[in-house]
This record gives sequence, structure tokens and C-alpha cells, in this order.
Amino acid sequence: MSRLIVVSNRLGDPSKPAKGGLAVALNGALNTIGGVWVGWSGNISETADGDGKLSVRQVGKVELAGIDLNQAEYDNYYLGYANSVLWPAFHHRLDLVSTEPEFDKFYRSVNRTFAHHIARLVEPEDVIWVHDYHLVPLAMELRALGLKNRIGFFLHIPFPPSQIAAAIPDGVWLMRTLFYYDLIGFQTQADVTNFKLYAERRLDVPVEDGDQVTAFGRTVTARSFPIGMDVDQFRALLDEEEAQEVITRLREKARGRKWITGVERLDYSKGLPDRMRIFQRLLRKYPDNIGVSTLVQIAPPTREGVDAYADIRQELEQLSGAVNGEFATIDWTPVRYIHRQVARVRLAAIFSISKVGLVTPLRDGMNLVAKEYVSVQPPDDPGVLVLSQFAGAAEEMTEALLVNPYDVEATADTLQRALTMPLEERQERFQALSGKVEDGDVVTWCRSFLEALHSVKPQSSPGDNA
Ligand code: ADQ
Repeated sequence: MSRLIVVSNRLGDPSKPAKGGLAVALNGALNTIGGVWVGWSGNISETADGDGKLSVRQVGKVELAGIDLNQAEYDNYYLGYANSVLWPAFHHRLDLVSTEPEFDKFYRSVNRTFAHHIARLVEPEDVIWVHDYHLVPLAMELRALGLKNRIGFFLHIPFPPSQIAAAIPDGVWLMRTLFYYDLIGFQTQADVTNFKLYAERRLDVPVEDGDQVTAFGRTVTARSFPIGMDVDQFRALLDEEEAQEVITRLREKARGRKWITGVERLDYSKGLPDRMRIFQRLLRKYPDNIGVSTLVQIAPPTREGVDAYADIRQELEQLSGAVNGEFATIDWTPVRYIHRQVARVRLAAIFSISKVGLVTPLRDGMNLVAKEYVSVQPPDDPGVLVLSQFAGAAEEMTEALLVNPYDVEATADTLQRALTMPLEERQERFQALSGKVEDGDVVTWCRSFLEALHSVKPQSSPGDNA
């Protein structure tokens, strides 16, 4: 019988309550179908390059296969090629790309190590689902070892326009490796279009209207599968005692004040400094918000080993300090900036009482926070989602107030519109958005990707020993 082999940079742990929707969905799929989850164990060991130990343990119907990395692999593959080259480039930040000669060598070798471990675990009927930019060349490495299994890939981040993709160091090699998959899933139709345009313009291959692209003698199917969240699980958090306590306490404190809430990892793609400028502009231009509207910004640290992340932290602290210095009063602080992880039960509570969900990334694959905010709004008095047109979520969530976060003036105007929107319009927008979030939840996303992977014609394999 065919099992599911999920491969992601970081190994999930089904024995602990899953933190994010993705882990929930993948655990769910693995538990139903049975299978193996392969990923970095989180351990840094002192082994030679490529010798990362594999430890396998069984949790229910799922085998967890964790691979250790050594320090050089972690630095050059994870912090290096994945997060200092691919992450910035795919988010249109070529200015932040920083390369070292060792980066792509380790990126390739860690992918090869993953492939060697997977090849020993896999059975001929198994279906393999690879996740995200850390593991783009994995299918090529697996094919080189003779695997004929169906292999799908899902890219969680945006696929860049062809001009930007063309600037990625070793980019043609990277793009070529995508053609060893049977199915590539993107977050949006815009990403699919970018991929096809890249093939047409840079690889010089004819691209038809359908969803197949042929290059390097291989044909791959490319489609969009917008990721969703686990709506039931997130909503259920509001019934927990802790959530109710938080809601009561915050309501008492707020005394009629309005909360504008933003939640994301402290990443330059999320547009946090621009958001501070937008809020500052709101207070200057619409002084009725002074003493009334508070920006709650929750932004835990992430990837601190990469320089660009230290810079953004400093900038954000400076900007939030400046806004507070300009507008704070004895009994009101305009910006509440929390630089740490917050329990999901608390996040759900905070979202549910916030008048505005302010989600203004400069570029984002999807953005699940936009969906999480909508999912817990009270239907009788819902808040308003202000959403960047550059988040993948904007392709579906058209009833949000869509903004260009680079345009500080216009976004401040839209924020004011959100804060003063009449109940009837808020309810109409909420009803439409809530229906979309429910219909496209993470379980549907997972099922539709796997159905598509089962139905695509597997690749014939000339040139597999690349
Ligand atoms: P991320 O860039 O991490 O994911 P996002 O989709 O918003 O972005 O998911 C973040 C998750 O972490 C959300 O579930 C959010 O609630 C949670 N989170 C954020 N800050 C938190 C905090 N302070 N405390 C606790 N939880 C917090 C990548 C891509 C996205 C894509 C997802 C899924 O960059 O574009 O939507 O993968 O494919």
C-alpha cells in the first residue's frame, strides 16, 4: 500500500500539540494515510559533512525520521543558501542577498544527504511530498538514486518574477532541479504565472495554456494550491479558560479603546518598519485616534544568525520608540511592541477583540495571520482586515481592505477607514471572508494537493542520473 513521505527542513513532532496549521495538516494526513516525516532533527552534531545521523522513532502511525546537521551544514545550507540567498531573492530583496562560495556547495550536499536517507526508507509505491525552498533539488537527488516514485513539491514562499529569478546565483541550476518533480504546488496563480514566464523567457521553452511545462527533457505539472489554516482548531482556542480570561482582562483595560493588531516573525519581508510609519501617519493626520487607537505589534525573533535580521530589529525598536515618544500620554501608550512568541490561545483571544487586523507584508507567499484574524472575529461585531496586496492571501481575500504598504499616506487613510467602518459594511466583508477561510482550510489544501499528485502522469525518466 502506498504511504506518504513528507519531507520538510524541520521535522514535525506529532506527539506535541502542533503550533502551526501546517504541522496540524501534515500530522493529520500522515496519521490517516500512514507514513514517514523526514526532516532536520534540530540537533547540531559533530559529524563529518554529509554524515548526519538518522534517528527514527514511531509515533502512532507515523515514523519520524530526524537527520542531524553539523555546524558547517547549518551555517551554509540553512542560514546560508536557504536564508541568505533564496529567502531574500524569492521575496524580491536582491539587495539583501549575500553569498559565500560554500553556500551552494552545502545546499547541494545537505539535499544529497537527505536523499540518501530517504532512499533507504522509501518503498516503491510511496508518494513523496517535499516542502519549501530549503529542499528544491531533493527530487533530482532522489531520481539520481533511481527512485521512480511520484514526487510533489510545495513552495510556501512566492515564486519571483523572471528578472529576479535570473539574478539568483546558480539560478538556472536551481530551476532545472524543479523539473524532476511530478507536481509543483504554488500558493497563488500569480506564482504559477511567474514560473511559466521564467520557463518561457529564461529557459526558452514554449509554454501552453494548460498546467504543464516542459524543459530539460522533462514535463512538470504546475498549479496553485492556496494554503489554508486549521479553522476549527484555532476557533476552539477561544473556548479555553485562558482565552476567556485574556479577553475579559483586555476589555477591562481597553475601556473603549481600539486595538490594531499585527503578528508576525520579525522578518524584513513582513513590512514592520513601514507599518510603524503608517501608524505614525495615522496619528498625525487623524488626531482623533490619539489616546484611542493602540497598535499591538507582536514580532518574535527569527533567524538571528543572519545579519539582515539584526538590522530590522534595531530599526523597529527605534521607530516604535519614536512613535511612543511623540504621542504617548501618562495613561496611554500608542505602540505596544512585544518581541517574543505568544501562546496561540492568547493570539486567538487578542485577534478576537482587535478592531483591525493589520497585515501589511511587502511580499508574502500566503500569510496565515490574515486568515487567523478573520476566523475568530465575532460575527455580530467583526473587526476589519487591512491586507497588503503583496501577500498571496490578497488573491483570494478580496473583501479585505487591500493596500499598498509602500504608500504610507494611502495606507494610513485606509486604516482610518477601517477604524471608522459602519457595522453593516464590516459584517458584509466579514461574511464573505469567513466563508472563504472556512472553505479553503488546511485540510482541503492538503487533500487537494495529494489528489493532484496521485492523478498527474508520473514522469518518464530520461536523464534521471543527473
Ligand atoms: P511564515 O512566514 O511564518 O510562513 P505565516 O503564514 O503568517 O508566515 O505563518 C506564521 C504562523 O506563525 C501563523 O500561524 C502565526 O499565528 C504564527 N505566529 C506568528 N507570530 C507569532 C507569535 N508571536 N507567537 C505565536 N505564533 C506566532 C511561511 C510563508 C507564508 C505562508 C506560510 C504557510 O512565509 O507566506 O503563508 O509559510 O505556507
